[in-house]
Amino acid sequence: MAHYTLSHWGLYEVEPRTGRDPAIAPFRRDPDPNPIGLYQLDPALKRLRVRRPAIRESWLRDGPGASPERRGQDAFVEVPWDEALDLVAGEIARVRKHFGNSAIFGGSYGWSSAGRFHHAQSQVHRFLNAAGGYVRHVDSYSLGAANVVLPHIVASMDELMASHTSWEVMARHTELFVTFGGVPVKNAQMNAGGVGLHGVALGLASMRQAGVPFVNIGPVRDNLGKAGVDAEWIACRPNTDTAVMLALGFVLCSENRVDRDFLDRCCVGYDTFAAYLTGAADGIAKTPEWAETISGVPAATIAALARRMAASRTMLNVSWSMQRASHGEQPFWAVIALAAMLGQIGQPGGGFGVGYGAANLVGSAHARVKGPTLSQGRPGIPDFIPVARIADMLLGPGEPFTYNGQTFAYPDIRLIYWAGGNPFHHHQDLNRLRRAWQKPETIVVNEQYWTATAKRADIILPATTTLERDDIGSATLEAFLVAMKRVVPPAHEARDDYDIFAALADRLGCAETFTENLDTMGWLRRLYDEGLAVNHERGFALPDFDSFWREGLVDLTAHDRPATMLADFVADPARRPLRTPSGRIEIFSEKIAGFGLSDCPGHAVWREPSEWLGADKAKCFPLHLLTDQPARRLHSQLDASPHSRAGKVAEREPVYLNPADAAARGIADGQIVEVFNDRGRCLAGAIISDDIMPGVARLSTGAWYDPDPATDLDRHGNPNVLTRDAPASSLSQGCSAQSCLVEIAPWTGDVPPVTAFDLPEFTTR
Ligand SMILES: Nc1nc2c(c(=O)[nH]1)N[C@H]1C(S)=C(S)[C@@H](COP(=O)(O)OP(=O)(O)OC[C@H]3O[C@@H](n4cnc5c(=O)[nH]c(N)nc54)[C@H](O)[C@@H]3O)O[C@H]1N2
Ligand SMILES: Nc1nc2c(c(=O)[nH]1)N[C@H]1C(S)=C(S)[C@@H](COP(=O)(O)OP(=O)(O)OC[C@H]3O[C@@H](n4cnc5c(=O)[nH]c(N)nc54)[C@H](O)[C@@H]3O)O[C@H]1N2
Ligand SMILES: [Mo]
Repeated sequence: MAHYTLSHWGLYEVEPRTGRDPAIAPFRRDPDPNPIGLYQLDPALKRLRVRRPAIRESWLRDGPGASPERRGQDAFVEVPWDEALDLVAGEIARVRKHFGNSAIFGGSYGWSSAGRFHHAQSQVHRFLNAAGGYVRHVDSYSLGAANVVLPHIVASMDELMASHTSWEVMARHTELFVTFGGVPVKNAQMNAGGVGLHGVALGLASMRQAGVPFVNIGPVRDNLGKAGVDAEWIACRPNTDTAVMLALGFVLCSENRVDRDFLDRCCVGYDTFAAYLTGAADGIAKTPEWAETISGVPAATIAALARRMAASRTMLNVSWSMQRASHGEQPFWAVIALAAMLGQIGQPGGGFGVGYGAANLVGSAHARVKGPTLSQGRPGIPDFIPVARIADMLLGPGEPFTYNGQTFAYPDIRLIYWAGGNPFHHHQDLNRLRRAWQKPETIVVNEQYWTATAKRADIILPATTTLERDDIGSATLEAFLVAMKRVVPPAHEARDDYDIFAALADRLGCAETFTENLDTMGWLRRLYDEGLAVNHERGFALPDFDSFWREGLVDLTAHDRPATMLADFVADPARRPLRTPSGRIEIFSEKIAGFGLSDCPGHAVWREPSEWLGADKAKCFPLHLLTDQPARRLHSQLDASPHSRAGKVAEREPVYLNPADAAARGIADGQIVEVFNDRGRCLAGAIISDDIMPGVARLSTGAWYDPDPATDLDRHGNPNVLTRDAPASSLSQGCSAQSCLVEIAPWTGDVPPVTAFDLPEFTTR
């Protein structure tokens, strides 16, 4: 019987071999399998495993709060499991007693591994709720601005993501595909929870075969490619897409190319928006000439594109990156307003997409099966933060923050518990985070590997990987449910997060609430069975648990159903209203206008980003750095693998530069350079390419953070030493990681070795 395992980056077949680790092979039915996961058992990763529970030396000697500035520099003392568990349970009990549960931050953001039961975030949340509650987070780094603004305008991001018009529908009906930020196939290698069949490159290829023309607007040419798509590239300064969208709208409006009937039937607020476009509202007409001065896109190009869009069945797309930015709500709102003006929303092949290419699910026609989910329990306390405001929280206890029209206050955190995420990968302005990270008295991290975050913990508990435990694999709009049977035994002394939390819950007297007296197999059976009834109702007959576990896969492709986004609503808006206040698409939102926020008024607007090529600051730091997702790994995961390291230049993360910018700075291809601004600096390896527009550079995320303790210079190329730690707006407080200004220079000093993949120092007590 074949044996499978699922990861965020793909489904793989496992072949046992005698005397050594099993082989991991691509799933034979995957038309476009992904190499990243083939390296999951690579020796280069194994070397970096956390072997035993370990305690930071100063903390162990002097107790909670000891020398917090030495986090990341102290040596570790390895201790037996029971001692480590007693220390962690004792700390939770102490903090809870003296400061209350609102002093415990358990938001613990991160992707962790696939597998729905051992989902580390759900596990830590469920455990901390059983222990009385914790400060949680809302939204994600992926979609902070979109998650907050879209429900006011059209529908939740989750709903939209799972209902995008399918590739086959676009291949048949779309006459023009216009995308801001490309359709980056490198990103569609992933889906949160796991990919069964990689479909995005194929989807693009089918559209190309059908002759659909592509227009790619943005600073990078090659984020639409791989499938051999021959796109027209309109180079546009980063973070200025909204201005171009408004000018496209201006042309439609002033040339009477808007679909009045659609706007009257399905939308509210167009007239207010139109008054802004024409300048009647603020004296500035959003003409193509106006947009050209901001974006660098020639006015004639904008005007011609608007006319072409109105004359064709047009699909408009925006990448998620665009809302991970200062005023990130605006391009999403503007593209929806633009699609509404064209009147093709709900028509096959027309309308808008919010993230084709961001993940495998967007545009998938697979069924919406209810997968197993572990309940996180009842929140013990109401306290929360918007996810990307962690450093603000730690640096400003008691300070107010606004979120979605209301005002809250930051809690005073004494203990952090993290499982399944890497904040020293994912957060912005890491030098600032390092200062904020000194605030708590105790930081506990469950990890598999000695990541930058693990090295900055007080207590680190070794966790198993998906390959070391039994689980169920399932993800939104994917083709398979997967029985993920254990492939190898746990490495060293690693334990499942579930077992770690069960042991802590036992010490804290809440074991029954947490475990409900079930072991892992008991839980897998329960979670699978819970889904059965709902799935039967939806018309999906699934096998019983034992057959599923025996067979290894449930194939859902017989239930594939090509979709057209919002078709039901558009067919009958009165009987099938949206969940917005008006029940319609809100081009103007009274609700948001009522919040009175100058950085997010009642309709899409152009507001200058905090850092962009038009800012004064660009005189000192004249390059706009994009920090996109890495092609050869998932965030920081598997960065030590040969696959990820093969993409590096002189062992550093590559930074892409236009030939003109490289020449102006005397930078040669393959040379080590320093990327810097007023927040930080790092080394990177230059790649010179005319796939990136002049004035722009690109350094992907995920190189393991490697600061020189004496100078703070990151030796490896982690862009988060450069990014700005500021919210998208006061509406969403969303992550704005994409945008920052930098300068780049050849590195003339000695080249320091990369130490990110070294183990920390160990000592004895
Ligand atoms: N500059 C910049 N920064 C960004 C972004 C950007 O565009 N630009 N993008 C942001 C986005 S969208 C995201 S989603 C974040 C991603 O940020 P993260 O999700 O934090 O990044 P990962 O590297 O996936 O971290 C997951 C960690 O969980 C660990 N892990 C895996 N499985 C398990 C498990 O079963 N148990 C335990 N205990 N641990 C486990 C892994 O070893 C790894 O260290 O980064 C954000 N940061
Ligand atoms: N291989 C791989 N795939 C991934 C991930 C990964 O770590 N590795 N992470 C996953 C996660 S968690 C997420 S949230 C998604 C994120 O999906 P996205 O947010 O879409 O991904 P990014 O790679 O950040 O950006 C996509 C493209 O947008 C372009 N871009 C950046 N700024 C601008 C701008 O201002 N205007 C325009 N027009 N274009 C711009 C960039 O050049 C980049 O090519 O990706 C997922 N897919
Ligand atoms: Mo993300």
